[in-house]
Amino acid sequence: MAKPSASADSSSCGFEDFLPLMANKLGGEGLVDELCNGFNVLMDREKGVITFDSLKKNSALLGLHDLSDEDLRCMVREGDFDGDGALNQMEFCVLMFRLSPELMEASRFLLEQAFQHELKDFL
Ligand SMILES: [Ca+2]
Repeated sequence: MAKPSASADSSSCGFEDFLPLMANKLGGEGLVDELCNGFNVLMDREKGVITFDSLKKNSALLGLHDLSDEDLRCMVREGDFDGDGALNQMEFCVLMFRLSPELMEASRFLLEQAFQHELKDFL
């Protein structure tokens, strides 16, 4: 049976559900740290990026037992901005924020601070 080739609505991915859970447990700042830890857990240690294979191998370590192969593929596809088929740390964090409005809300202040800091160099 053929898999649907058109990119599915990202809200159909099942892996976003665990983020609000983590946010509740850790709080905003803890969550950002945890995202970076999460990246380190999920990445392919030789390549330094998250691939479908490293995700499949390591996702259980983060308690993501219920994700299907399609969810994992979806996760990589959604987050891969430069098209190399893998997620670097920045792509991973941006993906996590995009997928969780709550997380975005919690981190808006931090992001604004970061942007303002960046902008100062240009103004
Ligand atoms: Ca990439």
